[in-house]
Amino acid sequence: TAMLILVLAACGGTESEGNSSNGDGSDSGEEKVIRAGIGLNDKHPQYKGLLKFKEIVEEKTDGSIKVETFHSGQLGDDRTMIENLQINSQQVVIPSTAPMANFVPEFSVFDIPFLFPSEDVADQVLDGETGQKILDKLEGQDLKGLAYWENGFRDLTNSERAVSSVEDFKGLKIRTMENDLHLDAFKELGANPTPMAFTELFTAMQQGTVDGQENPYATIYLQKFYEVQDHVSNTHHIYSPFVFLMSKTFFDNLSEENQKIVKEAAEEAGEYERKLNREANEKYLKKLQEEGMEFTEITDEAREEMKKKVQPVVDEYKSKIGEDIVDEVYKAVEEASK
Ligand code: TF8
Repeated sequence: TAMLILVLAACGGTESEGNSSNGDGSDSGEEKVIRAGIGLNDKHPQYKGLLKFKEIVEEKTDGSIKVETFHSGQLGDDRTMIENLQINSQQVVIPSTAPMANFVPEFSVFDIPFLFPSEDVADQVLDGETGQKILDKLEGQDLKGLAYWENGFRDLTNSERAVSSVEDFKGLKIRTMENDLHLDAFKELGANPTPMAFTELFTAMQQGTVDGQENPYATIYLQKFYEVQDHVSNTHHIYSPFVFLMSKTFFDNLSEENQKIVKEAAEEAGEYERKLNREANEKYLKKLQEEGMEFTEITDEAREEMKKKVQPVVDEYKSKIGEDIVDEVYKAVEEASK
């Protein structure tokens, strides 16, 4: 771990090459550099997708835009990296939508537990008009949302006990993402939640500061959480989208042609990432069990009970998120589910 921290510190300290722009919306012809950072490690589909973005952009711009990639939170956690984009000291980040709600409250609509019944429905809503409308809200925060990628359905792990029902959440110290709706929903379930940046999570589990966490199987496996967690349940309580975010200042200073290239590259790389991510989530539950984790199945009945239990929190947040957008998303989900 000490070694890793040294490496991360070294990487975190690299200075950006100047992203000079002439400010009139057209490229000056000199080389531009996109510093792109993500929270997960280089084994995760999120990083493979980012490499795909790099490949497409560098090829289509004949190398006039270079993409430097940083994984494992080398440039900071999701929240810090979003702030980096606002001052254009970093140009790309692909965070979960949950911490984005601290910047644009409407993103919390995706924090509603059990909102999306399937990945297919999520794709339709996110890639459709409703998803775009929410991305557009980012502009007010000096951010540009280019595409939705996938983190995926979140499942609970912990080191204390098998969790199969609402009662089993009682007193469990669960790390949540930095998001109020998540925090309150886990409180409502009887757990003892603590919001924490992902970069601090492994150590917190190792040292017992928290008993558990929730993330898709791909993350649980590829980040080796099985080394410090004994139980996994398929709670599938929330579908987490990722958003491919770009600094608005950087985007606005690209030529129209290059804007089109980065937008299409983010979309194409996102399709690739979703595909890899689904394959990963499919195969890693078995791998987690091979690594010694005990799997507990959540019945539809138990999941329904969880859904009922957190409903007051959802009702409470509806006005904070915006009634119109919540209703619109519910409607879009219904449409897409037909
Ligand atoms: C979390 C999220 C993360 C990502 C990534 C580390 O638990 O699910 O996996 O947003 O940036 O914090």
